[in-house]
Amino acid sequence: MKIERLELRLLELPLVHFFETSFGRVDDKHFILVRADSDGTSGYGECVADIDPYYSAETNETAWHIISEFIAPRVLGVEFAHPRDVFPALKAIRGHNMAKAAVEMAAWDLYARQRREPLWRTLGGVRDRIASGVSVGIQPSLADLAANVERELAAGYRRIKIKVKPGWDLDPVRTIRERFGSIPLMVDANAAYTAGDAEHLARLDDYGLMMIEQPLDYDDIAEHARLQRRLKTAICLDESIKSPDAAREAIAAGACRIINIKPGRIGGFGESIRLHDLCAGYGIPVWHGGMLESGIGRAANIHLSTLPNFTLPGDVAASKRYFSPDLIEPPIEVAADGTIAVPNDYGLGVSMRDDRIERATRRRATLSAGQRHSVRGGSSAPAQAV
Ligand code: OSB
Ligand code: MG
Repeated sequence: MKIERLELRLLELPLVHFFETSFGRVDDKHFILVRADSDGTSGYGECVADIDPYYSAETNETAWHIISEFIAPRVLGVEFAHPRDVFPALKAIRGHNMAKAAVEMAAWDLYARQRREPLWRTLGGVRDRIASGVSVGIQPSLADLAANVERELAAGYRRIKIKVKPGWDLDPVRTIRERFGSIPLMVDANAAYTAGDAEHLARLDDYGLMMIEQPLDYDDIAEHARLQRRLKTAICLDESIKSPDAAREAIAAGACRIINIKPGRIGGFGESIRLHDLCAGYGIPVWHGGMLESGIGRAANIHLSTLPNFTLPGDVAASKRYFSPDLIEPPIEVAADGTIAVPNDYGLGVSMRDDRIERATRRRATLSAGQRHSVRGGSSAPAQAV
């Protein structure tokens, strides 16, 4: 497989509803879409960086810069035997996993399409439907929260996750338990607490949560290990797990009992498979996280979720919770039993709505081996062959 050209687009799509976490509220999704072209076939990768560096250090601007100036020259015109070879070829570039993942995942889609097989098969998946959960953002009131949870349960979702932060934690959890009983329920703090909150967090032990996701700092393994010893509830790490090695360290330290896998956070599908396999070896269940992706990134998440150790429902929900309309056709839908069918056409297996992608485009660049790229409406950086 040889990528001849990379097209980058910065897209802006309005969200159906705002989404609020402990680090803020978003009304619109801004993201980079990568298209990798070879021999008349294209593969797609959605970058999960955001406009601000609050979930991780990366932003759309850093990803654009790193892809254009450092990643493109290392992949354009290079013959790769397999897309798992792309991430190692980027080893000289420290960090910037979201930028790397966007290109690496486009390479996997391209490779699967060229081999005329669905991506789940290329990745080593074993199931044709995946279990779907939802992530419910911080709400203006407990009544809004209850109404949201009621709607998602009625739609069939297999588990509810709510975002929490200091001042929005015990009351929301108690409200849901009182209204909806023993439904599969978990919370995600996005690093909003500190070690001094251990006693407070231990009060969540009374509510039978499946897990508490990333209660402490985005980089902290040692304090999570201390907190896990104090809690009955399982800790799941998200932000802290930036590589399979970080997971090995966290598991050895007892910092978590569950891990959330997001390919963007660890550098793509190749690293996600390594992380998945490593967790399976330790008996640590994994589930697929979400980053409010469009249908393109959502389809990628569905394919990866078919690997055997994804045994818990993921944050991979229907298109219509986020975008109306989505960038793909047909949109991702959830069946009444809370499962999503895995697309079975070649590659990602979904059709791009080029008209909608074009309408959402705010900036575009084309990068080719040994050529300066052509730019429309913004930043320019050279892509050179190495
Ligand atoms: O921590 O899982 C997270 C969204 C943006 C950034 C971080 C997270 C999330 C979600 C939403 O929880 C999951 C989704 O529905 O895509
Ligand atoms: Mg999370």
